[in-house]
Amino acid sequence: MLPFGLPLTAEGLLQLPATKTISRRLSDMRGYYADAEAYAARLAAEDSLIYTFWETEYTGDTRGLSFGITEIVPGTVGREFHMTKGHFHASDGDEIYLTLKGRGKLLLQTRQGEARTYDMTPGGICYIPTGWGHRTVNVGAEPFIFVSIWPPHIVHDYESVQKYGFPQLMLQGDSGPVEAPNPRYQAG
Ligand code: PAN
Ligand code: ZN
Repeated sequence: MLPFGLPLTAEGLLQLPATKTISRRLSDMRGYYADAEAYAARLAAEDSLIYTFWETEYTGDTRGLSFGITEIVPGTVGREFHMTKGHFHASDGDEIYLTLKGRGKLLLQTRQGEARTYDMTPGGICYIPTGWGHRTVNVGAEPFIFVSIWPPHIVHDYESVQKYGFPQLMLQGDSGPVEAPNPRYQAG
């Protein structure tokens, strides 16, 4: 890897030299939202974009760092806010999230069922230790954008989150986001 510096643009976005761009649409999120009826109704109307993830993977042969930017489009499926799929790191490896723009929440869970939720606001940092499954949620009316930094060669485990979700759901309440228990959740 060669050194590089990236400007923060007027829109609050870093211009990443991305090696991979992943877009998740509603159709990619089947089974992830609690309200299956609302999901089906929205999908029948339009296969909307939920989030995009630009990843710059470290390709060198020393320890290095990989990093990326995620942008979650504002909106809800039923009452549940747009969110990432979420995953555990199957191998050892911690991660840092730095919020650039918008208003989000970070949902964390251990495999034993412990859950935590943190606010993500511009300039704020969250530290995700190994062993904590993580998902981000856009709880604002604008795009929610954050940087993530992690050690390379991590294996991302999506399977258990896909099956059982997180212990907590992040829902649109009358005066802002409210957390509710996820009836489908099982520790495992
Ligand atoms: C993040 C996530 C990114 C997309 O960079 O990969 O926000 O979320 P999903 O991977 O859950 O679809 C990260 O945690 N990397 O390890
Ligand atoms: Zn991760």
